[in-house]
Amino acid sequence: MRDAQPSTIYLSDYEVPAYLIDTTDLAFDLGEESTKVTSQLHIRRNPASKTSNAPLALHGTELDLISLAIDGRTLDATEWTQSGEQLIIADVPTEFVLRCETLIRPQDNTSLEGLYKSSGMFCTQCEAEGFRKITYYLDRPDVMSVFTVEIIADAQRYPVLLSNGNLSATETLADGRHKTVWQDPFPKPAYLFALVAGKLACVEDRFTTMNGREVALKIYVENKDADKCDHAMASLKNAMRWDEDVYGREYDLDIFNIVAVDDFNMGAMENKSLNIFNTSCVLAKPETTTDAGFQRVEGVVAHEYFHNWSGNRVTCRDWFQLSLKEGFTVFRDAEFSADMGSPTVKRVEDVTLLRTAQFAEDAGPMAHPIRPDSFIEISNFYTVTVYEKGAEVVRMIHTLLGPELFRKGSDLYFDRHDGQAVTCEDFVLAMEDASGVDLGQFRHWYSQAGTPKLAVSAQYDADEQHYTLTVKQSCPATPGQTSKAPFHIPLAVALLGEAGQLALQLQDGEPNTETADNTEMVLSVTEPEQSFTFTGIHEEPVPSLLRGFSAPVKLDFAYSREQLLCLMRSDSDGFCRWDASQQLGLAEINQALADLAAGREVAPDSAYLDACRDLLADETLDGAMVAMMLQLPSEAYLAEIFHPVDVIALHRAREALRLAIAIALQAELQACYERCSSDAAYAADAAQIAQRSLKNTALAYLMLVDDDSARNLAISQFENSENMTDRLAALNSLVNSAAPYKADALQRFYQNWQHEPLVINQWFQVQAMCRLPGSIDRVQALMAHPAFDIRNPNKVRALIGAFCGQNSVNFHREDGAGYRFLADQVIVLNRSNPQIASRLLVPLTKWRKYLPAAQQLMCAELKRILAQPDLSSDVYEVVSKSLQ
Ligand code: 0A1
Ligand code: ZN
Repeated sequence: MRDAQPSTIYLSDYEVPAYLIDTTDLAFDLGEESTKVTSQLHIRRNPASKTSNAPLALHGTELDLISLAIDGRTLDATEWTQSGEQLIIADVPTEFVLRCETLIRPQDNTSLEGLYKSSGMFCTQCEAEGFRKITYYLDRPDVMSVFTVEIIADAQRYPVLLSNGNLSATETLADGRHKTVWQDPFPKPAYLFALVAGKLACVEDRFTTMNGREVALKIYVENKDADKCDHAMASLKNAMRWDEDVYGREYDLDIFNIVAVDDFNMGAMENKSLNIFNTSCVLAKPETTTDAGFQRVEGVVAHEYFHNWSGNRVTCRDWFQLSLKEGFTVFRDAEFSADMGSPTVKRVEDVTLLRTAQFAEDAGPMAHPIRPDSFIEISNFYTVTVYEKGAEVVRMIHTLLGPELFRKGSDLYFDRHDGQAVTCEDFVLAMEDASGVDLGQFRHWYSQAGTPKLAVSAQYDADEQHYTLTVKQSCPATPGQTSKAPFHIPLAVALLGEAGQLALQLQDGEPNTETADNTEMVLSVTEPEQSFTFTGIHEEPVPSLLRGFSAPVKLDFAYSREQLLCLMRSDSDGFCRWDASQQLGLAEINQALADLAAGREVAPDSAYLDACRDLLADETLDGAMVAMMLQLPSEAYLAEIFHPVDVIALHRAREALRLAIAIALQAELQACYERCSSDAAYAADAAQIAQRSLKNTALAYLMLVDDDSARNLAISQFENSENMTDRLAALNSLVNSAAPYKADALQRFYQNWQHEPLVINQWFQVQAMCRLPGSIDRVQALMAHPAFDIRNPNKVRALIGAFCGQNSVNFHREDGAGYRFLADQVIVLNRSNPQIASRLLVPLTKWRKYLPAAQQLMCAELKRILAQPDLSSDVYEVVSKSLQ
C-alpha cells in the first residue's frame, strides 16, 4: 500500500548505481508456514559512480529481516536503518560479502509479484520490481549479477525444483526433503530471476541450433494438461529457427524451460531459460482452444523466446527504456507470426489494436511517449503505447532502412551491447551507425506522446501530367507536452490508374524519398507541410496512402465513395483494401445515425451492398480478409472517431445497419456459410483459420435475422462441432439472440467443460459481452458462481474486464450502474492485487470522451475510488492522473 506521498520518479534523475553485485547466491527453504531466503551477495563500489561515500541502500518490501552480516560479522540493529522500501547500511567496505536472511509468506501473497503460490506450486514474477519482495537487493535492471540458486523443499509436494540456467546438483535430504542447485552463467538483473517448485508433468523435445548444439526443451504443466503442449512446443521450435534465419541469433544454453501457471498477472515472462507462462498462453488443443487462442500461444511463446536476445542478453538500463526490449520484441514476434500465417491478416489485427486501444491511450489522461519521462508506479507503464506503438516505431526504422540495413543495425546492436544494460538511444545509434541513415528527427517518436495527424490533399494537373500530394502533419497536446516538433513519418504510397498501379517518378529535386519498386514509394514526411509532385501521370489516379500502415498516424484524405470502392476492390495492399472497407462502413454508420435520428428506416447504400456481395461470392479471396472486410468498424474504433461519444446511439445505428446488411445479403451469406463448412480434421493453419473466420462471420450476420433457419444452423453447429472455435462462435450468436435454446446451450456448455478452467473463462466472457439488456445483472450473479475466483486474474479479465471493456452498451448504461460496478471491483482488488485493479480501471479513465451526463457519473466513481484509504500506488497514479 502506498506511502503518504507517492513520489514521482524522473528519467532525468537517472544515476549509475553506487554499488554493483558481481555474484548472487540464494538459498530458498520453501515451507508451508513461511519460506526462508538466505542471500550472499558479493558487492563492490561502482567505479563509475560519482558518489564515493554513498551508503548501501537496498530495496525490500514486506520482508521479515532475520539477520544481516558483512564478511561474516553479524550487524547489530544500530548499523542499519529502514526507510520506506529501503534498507540502508551507512558504513560498508569498498568490496564485501553481504549475507542476509529474510522470511516471507508466499502463500499469503495475492499480488502475484515476488514469490507466490498458484494451484499449490511456488512460482515467481519479478519484473519489474518484484524481486524486492523476495530479499533485500539492488532491484534495478542495470545491476547485473551471476546467480547461483539452491532450492530446498518437501520432495512429495514439490518434486520439481527449477531456477535459471543449468542444474548443477541434486540431493535427497532427511525428513523427506530434497535440494537442487542451479547456476546461470549469464549475468542478469534481478527481474529475470525465476524459481518454480511443484508437482508438474514435463513434456520434452529437442532442438539442434545452427551451430549443431543440442538444446533440451521442456514444458512443465499440471498433469491434466500434458496433452495441450504440442502447439507451444512446435511454436517454440519454429521461433528458435526463425531467430536464427532472420536475425542470426542462436540460443545460448543447453536447456530451455517453460512453466505454465494458473494465476498470472500478464501473458508470460521471459526469465532467463525459465519462462513462466499464464496457462492461457501455453495450453492449446482443438477441443478446448479457439483459433485466436492457438495464434496467441504461437505469438507469446515466440515473444518470450525472442527476449533471450532482445531483453536478456541486451537488457534495459532503467525502466524508462522498457520499449527498448518490448517494442523491439513485439516487432520481432509480429514479423514471425506474419511469416507463420497470413501477413495481411496479422497486420490488420495489429493495426486494429493500435487504432483502438493505443490511439485511445495516446488521447487520454495517461498518454505517454514510448519512452516515458516520469512515472509513479512502473507497473502502470506496461502499456499498448510502450509495447505496440513501440513496435511501430521499430517497424518505421525497418521501413526507412530497408531489410538489409536493418539487419546490419540489429547485428551491430547485439554485438556492441551484448551483456549490457542500455538505452533506446543506444538502439537508434546502432541503427544509424550501421546504415548511415540519419535518424535525428526520427528520435521525436521516442520523446513525444500523442498520435500525429496527417491531412493529405491531392491536385491533378492534366496539362502538365503532374499529380501533387500535399501533406500537413500536426499532433495534439498531451499531458505535460503542449507543443510538438514535427515527426519524421514514412508515408508509403502508390497511385492506382485504370489498368493498375502507375510508375512513380518524383519531380527533380524533391527530397527524402525511398523507392521500394517503381510503383510504390516511401515518402519521408518531415515538415509541418510538404508537397510531393509525381511526373508523367497520364490519368487522374486514386491514391493508395499509408500502405501497410507505414506509420502510427491518423490519416485524413477526402476520398469519394467511388475511390474507396475502387481501393476496396483492387488495391494490391491488403491493409489499404481493408481500410477502404472500414471507411465505407463508417460512412454507412453515419448515414444510419442520421436515419435513426430522423425516424427513417436504415437502408445501406446499394453500391456498398454490391461490394459486400462481390466479396462474399469471390472464392479466390483470402477468407480471413473477406471476414474482416465484411465487419463494420468496431464500437471501440467508433469511440475514437466521434466526439463526444454517444454510446447508445452509435450502438443502435451499428446494430440496425448490421441487421439491414444481413437481410439484404441473406442468400449470399447462407451460400458462403455452406461453402465454408468442412469436415476436414482441425488444423490451426492459415487456410483453415480463414475458412472458419468467414463461416462464423456469416453465421453471426445470419443470426441477426434470427429466423428458424439461422437458429438451426447455430444450434447444429453448437452441438456438432468438434473444435472450440466453431462451438464458441455458435454459442456467442445464440447468447446474443432471442433463441429460447440459449439457456440450455449455456448450461450444457458449462456441464461439459467445468473441469477446464480456460474454457470456463470463455463461458464467462461470452456472457459478459452479451449485447442484450440485463448483462450487468448476469455478470453480478456470475461473480457468485463457484467457478469464479476474484484472486485469479484470468477470471477477473474474462468476467469483469470483458464486461467493462468490451460491452460498451451495457457498461455505459444511463443510470451509471456499470460505472458503479467497476469502481466497486477496483476498490476490492486494490487490496489484493493492485496491478490488476489499475488495469481494470482503464474504461473509467476515458470519461472525457462521453456525453456530459456520463462524464459526471464516471467522474463521481473515480472520486469515490480516490477517497479510499490505503490506495495502492498503482491505482492512485491512474485515478489521480485521470482526474487532473
Ligand atoms: N516482460 C513480459 C511482460 C511482463 C511484465 C510484467 C509482469 O508482471 C508484472 C509479467 C510479465 C513480456 O513482455 O512478456
Ligand atoms: Zn515482452
